[in-house]
Amino acid sequence: MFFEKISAIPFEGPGSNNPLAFQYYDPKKIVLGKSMKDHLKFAASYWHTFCAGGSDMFGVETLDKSFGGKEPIEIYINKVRAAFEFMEKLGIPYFCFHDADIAPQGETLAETQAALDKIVPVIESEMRRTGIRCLWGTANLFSHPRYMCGAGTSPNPDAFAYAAAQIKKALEITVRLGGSGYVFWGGREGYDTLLNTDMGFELDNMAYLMRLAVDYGRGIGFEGDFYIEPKPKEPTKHQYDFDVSTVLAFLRKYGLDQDFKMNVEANHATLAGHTFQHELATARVNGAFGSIDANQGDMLLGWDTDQFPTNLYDTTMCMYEVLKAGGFKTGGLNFDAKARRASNTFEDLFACYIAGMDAFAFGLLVAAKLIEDRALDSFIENRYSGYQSGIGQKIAGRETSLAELSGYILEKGAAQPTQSGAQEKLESVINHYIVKVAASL
Ligand code: XLS
Ligand code: NI
Ligand code: NI
Repeated sequence: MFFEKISAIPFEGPGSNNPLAFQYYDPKKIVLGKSMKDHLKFAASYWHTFCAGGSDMFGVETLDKSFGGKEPIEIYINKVRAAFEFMEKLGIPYFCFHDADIAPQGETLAETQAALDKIVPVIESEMRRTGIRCLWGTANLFSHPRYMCGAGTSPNPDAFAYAAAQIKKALEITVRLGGSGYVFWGGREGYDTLLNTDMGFELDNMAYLMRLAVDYGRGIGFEGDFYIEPKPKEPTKHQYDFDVSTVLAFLRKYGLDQDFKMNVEANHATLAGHTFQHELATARVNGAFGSIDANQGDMLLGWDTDQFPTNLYDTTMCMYEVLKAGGFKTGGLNFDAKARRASNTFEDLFACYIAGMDAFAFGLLVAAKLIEDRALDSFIENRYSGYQSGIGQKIAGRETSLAELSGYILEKGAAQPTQSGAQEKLESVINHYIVKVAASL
């Protein structure tokens, strides 16, 4: 046992003053015909949770995550055991990983792969013991110096080849662990200056690497979704996968849109100058909603702070979009979030997850109520109701022409005034629902 002092986190309901209990996340509670657990599909991020110890460019780690291990392999085996104990105690049903999170890096690719081959069976046995599953896997194609100018978009074909080798192995592991997704996050795929960059060539190469991954993955029996995780900047000044719309254009250009969906991350959305909801809605209306990296940024800071999501407005509108999209299929809510550097105990790490899970459980309750009552739907329907009759109906049925439309307005003389958008009233509706749901618990 690694966290002896902490027992399984119970649901105690609102008003409990136990910091190590859920107030809203009641996994068995049925919401719109489905359990909270199945709606939310929470996942732990292996990298932030079991690897990153709080180092930043000004200082070293504040929390040791070697879990009592001395030798590299021992450290990573202990990590697996600690990870599964942690997830089991929180009742987190899934995890997500990079190849580099789960095993030590060797001097050569063969050495690294041998280490992976030692650790993967340990993960498998913990999965069997606990029933915890893999949501998605990915390869870390950004930390090592070989990727300093990108992986799929590197000017160095050896970096491209090395990335391909890592993807091949990471896909094999994802399939072996039964993962339902495989993620491409742009890593260092982007540029800092066009003075040294052949943008068109880099994008063609990136698409080719993704095509190779799809073909190989399908060949070894991967039936899940491939995801792209958009991010506009950091580490490069301009990341190619800027936002959902940019990624959609890329996927369609290269014929990858059947195999790839979006993994939308809240903090990446806001870095792109969008709301989290905007990115989710863009994915949904384009049939490309896949999975979510759940976190939040700090509006006063211009980088990816990856904080645990606690903003109830954001979790509400996120779950609203998830419900509108018909719920998660292959995806889930992966906490791509890290404890603040000063939250330097394992108890803090439990509290981080409890805060995030409770915020999403509460958001789900509010979103379900908004949908059940058609609180926004009826307003929106009414707002577009002009398209149900007369000239509006002709436009909606795509059975008019510029000439007819021109004749219609010439005859009318002027356009009828547009009804109020009522933004403030609707913002109040959201407030009322949050208060109403809180009062009902
Ligand atoms: C970084 C990304 C990364 C991906 C997985 O900003 O969020 O953590 O989710 O490579
Ligand atoms: Ni992410
Ligand atoms: Ni991120």
